[in-house]
Amino acid sequence: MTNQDVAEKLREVFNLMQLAGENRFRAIAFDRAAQTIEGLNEDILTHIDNDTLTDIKGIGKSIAEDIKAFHKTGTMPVLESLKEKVPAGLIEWLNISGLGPKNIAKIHQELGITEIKELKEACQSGAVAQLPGLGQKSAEKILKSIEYLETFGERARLDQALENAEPIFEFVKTLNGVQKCEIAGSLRRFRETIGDIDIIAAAEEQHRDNIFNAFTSHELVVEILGRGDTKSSVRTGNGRQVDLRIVKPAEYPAALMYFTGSKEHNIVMRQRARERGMALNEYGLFMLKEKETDFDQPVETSSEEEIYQKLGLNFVLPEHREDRGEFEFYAENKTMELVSTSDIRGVIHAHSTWSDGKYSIRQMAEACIERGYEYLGISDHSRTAAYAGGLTIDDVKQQWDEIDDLNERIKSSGKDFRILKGTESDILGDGSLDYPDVILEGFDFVIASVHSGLEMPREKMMERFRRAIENPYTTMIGHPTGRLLLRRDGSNIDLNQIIAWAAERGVAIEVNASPWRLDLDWRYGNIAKETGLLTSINPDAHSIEGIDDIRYGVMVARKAMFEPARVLNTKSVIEFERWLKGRREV
Ligand code: DGT
Ligand code: CA
Ligand code: CA
Ligand code: ZN
Repeated sequence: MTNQDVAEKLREVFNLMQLAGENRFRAIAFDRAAQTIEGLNEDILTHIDNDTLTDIKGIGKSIAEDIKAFHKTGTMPVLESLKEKVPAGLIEWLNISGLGPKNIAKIHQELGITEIKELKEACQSGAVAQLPGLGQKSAEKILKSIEYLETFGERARLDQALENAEPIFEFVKTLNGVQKCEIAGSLRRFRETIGDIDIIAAAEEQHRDNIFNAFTSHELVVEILGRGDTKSSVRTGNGRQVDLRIVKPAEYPAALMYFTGSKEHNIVMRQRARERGMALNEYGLFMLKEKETDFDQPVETSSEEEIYQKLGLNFVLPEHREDRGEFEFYAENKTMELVSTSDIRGVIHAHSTWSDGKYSIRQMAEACIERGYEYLGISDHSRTAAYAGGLTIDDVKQQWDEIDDLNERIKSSGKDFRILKGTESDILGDGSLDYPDVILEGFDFVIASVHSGLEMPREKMMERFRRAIENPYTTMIGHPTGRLLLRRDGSNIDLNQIIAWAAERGVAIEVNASPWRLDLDWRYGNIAKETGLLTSINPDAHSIEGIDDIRYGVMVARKAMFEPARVLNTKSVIEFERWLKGRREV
């Protein structure tokens, strides 16, 4: 149980109390307590052990009891009774942008509805508009938000978010008065899914109005959600919310750091500041005076880097700000060896018209050459994947002839490029691969992936993976969990164990770079490094455009803290082939 866990539980109480329409002050006390505990220097467990919870400012007897109960039982009586009072459907309303707990409680009490569907109808029928304090405009706004939620969901994939964020960011950067500008939030941290897009700009006050005017009239904007002095929110055509914050140039480094997050990273940073007699917030770094932030004593910092330095750290790359080991690392080290797009020399895992790809092998190869890659590893589906045009043994042999022929032609044209013979073999229900050994042996590489029976029980899945990894012809495992982001959960597997098996046998696990998958997930970066797992950043390209998904895979690999040497397709074609041969000989 961490301080953060406690704070989150207390916030949950705060939200539910508001939904239940309970006394406002009682509710706020929980929010305050949550804030305090987030910013606490000591471990909350020490206070529990010493029975000193009530010594913490803002924690009274009753909340202290709630925390102790949470420690003991994993929940709080107050939370349980709230959950009984507040209908489950109502909690989902919190996801509707522009609708706060107060109005949720009001609508629920007045109209007696609990489901989003009912709320939608109540907005359409005019029932919401008639409620005191709401009105026609609010009802329309809520309705629009619900419609967006239904169409686009709460979160977007990385590629969808970038599609909006990049043009708007490039546009804001050029506006008159904008001195500095950066995409912040989860997108700057390369998360695999994005809630809203956060952009931070530094500008003097007199430019704010013009910048916001330009921002809200950008061609991608379909609706203005809100406009204040320092923040303006809009919605784009594909349902994304974009927040632009304009801060004073002096506040920019701290604001950028704060709004980049993650929340968990920020909490540790604030603690580090306190331990050093300072206070860090979104406005800057300040000295502490009698334990309070002394806004008259700012600590001069002109960049994020300087803030990190003042707190005993080297610059933490935004993609590492998750409180998952970055503090230990950057306290000691200045830089990390990290894979980047320019390190990628070959394209592994690509489909052609032989199975379910859109282009011929020749067209795919030409696209790779155009992009400066040195090799293309074709890996069409195997015979059991009939739905995806999997190749029969006969097809495989013909495809090999075609690849030999193409390689001949490339060579005689004087180009330095190779096409490698691969397959994406299904891992069958019993863990065997989809071709006999004599065929498997003829491939340069074999990607073993699960495409059917993804919902098998955990034990059976693990047995499939174990056998696939033990197969001497398996070069790497494809998209290990089989998840489709925001669509379908991954298989029930113990990925830590699979990583350990793969690392031991020298089998790689790909980072599938398709923005739908991003599988291996970056959260397994630590265990991958511990075990010495190898990987490969694979676009799983079904078209020429798909090759460029490598970009997203590199983002995830950087987030996982992978260095080039861990990534097989940073090797030259000669090195890669040597590595493949070396594996076969063991
Ligand atoms: P998202 O939008 O759900 O994909 O994730 P983020 O990380 O972009 O979150 P967002 O947009 O709510 O807020 C942007 C950053 O602002 C977040 O990463 C950290 C900071 N922040 C927002 N609210 C809080 C808070 O209550 N406490 C702390 N410590 N930081 C916060
Ligand atoms: Ca965000
Ligand atoms: Ca935001
Ligand atoms: Zn696949």
